[in-house]
Amino acid sequence: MTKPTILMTGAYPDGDMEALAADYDIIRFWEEADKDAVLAKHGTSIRAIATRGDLGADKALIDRLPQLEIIGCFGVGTDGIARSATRPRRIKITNTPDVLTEDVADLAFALMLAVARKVVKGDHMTRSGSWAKGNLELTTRVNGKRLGIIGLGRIGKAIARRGASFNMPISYFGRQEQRDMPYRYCGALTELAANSDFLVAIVPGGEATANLIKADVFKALGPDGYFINVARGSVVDEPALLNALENNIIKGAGLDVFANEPNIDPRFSQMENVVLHPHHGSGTVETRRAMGRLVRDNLAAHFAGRPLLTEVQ
Ligand code: NAP
Ligand code: 8YV
Repeated sequence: MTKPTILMTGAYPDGDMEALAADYDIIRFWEEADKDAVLAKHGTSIRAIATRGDLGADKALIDRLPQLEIIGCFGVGTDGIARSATRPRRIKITNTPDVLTEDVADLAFALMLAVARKVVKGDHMTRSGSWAKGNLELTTRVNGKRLGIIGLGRIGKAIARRGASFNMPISYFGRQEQRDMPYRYCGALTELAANSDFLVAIVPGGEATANLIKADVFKALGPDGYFINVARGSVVDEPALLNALENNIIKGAGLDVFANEPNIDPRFSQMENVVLHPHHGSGTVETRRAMGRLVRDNLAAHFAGRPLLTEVQ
């Protein structure tokens, strides 16, 4: 039986690449020099796209694939997939929620601790021998400080659980109060920021949250406050963040996501009060294995005519 043809927008871990190649004819689109020629030749045979949360699938690509039935996303955030192209054609979309929740929450705390306790600078001092010239300056305590979470969803709740184990008073912002949660709800971002020492962004990307976090939020967070972003670069007014960091409007930031990844604004690299990380919140062996399995199980279900495991609208 002919294997379905799928277009991959970027690499998955090796094990997934091998498993996918066993069941599908793969077009490794990210490796193609002449993408237009590839679409002209294969466009009408491509039934699925396998993409990633950081790569998505734009309308221009989707419109070139008249037989496209499903888009599998290696990641939970599907904001990069053009719903203007998928919805009219009822193209299905799947993602990989839950299996990555705990690791992303871990990384949020890793960034919080790294920037507050100046772990990167301490490593450099120890490695370079400059410790002999003097000790690392005193840093900032994390435990017991106020934690503000923008987006108390799956990952946001996991971050809150970690905050509770650090004895941190916890508040959150979202579109509605979650009355079953034992945390303080703030209906305005500036109110949340004014009541936080560590403010963590973990909302979805996309139009509804574009530039959600602006200069007024950083001003409210204040000169002793830290901003952590493990959501999407798009949820922040990045020029306002850069200004807040350069002018000590906030104390520091831990950032896993940026505008224009991977070519981030060079101003970030000049700063000492930030820890920078390459969009790798789900980047553990265990989690990426589970994500790949879930993408493949959804594709297999689709082509077998079975219900999808994790379909998103
Ligand atoms: P989720 O369970 O859907 O949680 C999203 C939360 O955001 C919900 O609490 C929701 O609460 C809130 N929200 C949604 N739209 C909002 C809006 N317009 N304004 C304010 N709050 C809004 O999703 P998740 O599994 O936690 O994942 C969240 C996001 O994390 C993903 O979409 C992705 O962008 C990002 N992520 C990043 C990495 C990384 O590597 N850095 C890895 C995985 C995920 P309400 O409905 O009450 O507003
Ligand atoms: C990316 C993420 O998918 O899950 C998400 O939404 O942002 C990440 O897990 C990851 O970069 C996959 O390559």
